[in-house]
Amino acid sequence: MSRVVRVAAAQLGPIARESQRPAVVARLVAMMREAHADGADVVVFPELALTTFFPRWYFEHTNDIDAFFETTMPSADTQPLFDTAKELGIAFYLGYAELSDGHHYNTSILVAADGQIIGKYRKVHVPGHEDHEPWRKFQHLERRYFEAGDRFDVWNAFGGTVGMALCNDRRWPETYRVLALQGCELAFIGYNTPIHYAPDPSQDALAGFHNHLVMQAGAYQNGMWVVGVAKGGVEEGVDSLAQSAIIAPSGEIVAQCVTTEDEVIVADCDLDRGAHYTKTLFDFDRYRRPEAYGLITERKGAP
Ligand code: ING
Repeated sequence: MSRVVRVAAAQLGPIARESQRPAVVARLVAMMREAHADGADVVVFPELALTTFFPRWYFEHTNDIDAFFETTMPSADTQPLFDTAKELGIAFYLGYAELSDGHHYNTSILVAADGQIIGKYRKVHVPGHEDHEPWRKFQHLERRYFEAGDRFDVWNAFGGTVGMALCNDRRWPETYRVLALQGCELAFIGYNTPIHYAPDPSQDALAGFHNHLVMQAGAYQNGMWVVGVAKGGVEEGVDSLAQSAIIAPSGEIVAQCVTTEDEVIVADCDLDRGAHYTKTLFDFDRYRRPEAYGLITERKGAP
């Protein structure tokens, strides 16, 4: 019996700072309905999909940012997403800012077609800086606003094994490998990526190349499907990468967004295609040499 999951990537265009949750949720629900009309079993939304990317600004006091966070999930504002998922029978991945027990996380959830939350992930690799750096055209203060998560998990869904990650996680090979070592066949990764990288502007021209490079490599080297979904376009004056893509275990891009706006793409992801790699070239049990890799977990950086 084939294990084909029809996956929709629901890319978001910009969300203005003043956007209210109901208006944003309406955009997400519209794309959920479009994904369902396209026959999708699951729809993947971006990182921080409910608000503008607020780490681009310096806020001195933490409670200045709390308005960007969700204290309950669902809430009255986000309940329409869960209700629509249940009405249509479609699952979804959603990235959002989570405030729970006084802790601030960059979070994603996996919600089943019956509207139940089956998984939660908190971003492990938190990029950017901790303090105001006025020399920058815009800030990237994720390390000021979010605590880091400390684990990658997988969940049984769609007849297979599904993993979650967020944005900067996609640039680190450990993300995909730790998921793959748990049997992950399909990874959902929402992202918000400014094209301008202040510490090294020479990378700006390569932003699109690096985006697909890391996800294609992660997919191929671990024999998994990777679904990368952007909030892109010029958001509050910051040009953010779009290029959402659905990538096969071969590393091939099978579907890609072509705008910087709200855009839904779909692809049939045959979960059995991963075995073409995990049972041959990347047969971990046969070919990996953990005894030679000790430094990967023993050492943080090069001496
Ligand atoms: N954003 C970025 C990312 O890893 C970044 C951080 C920005 C990296 C610009 C490189 C260049 O895609 C998040 N939110 O992690």
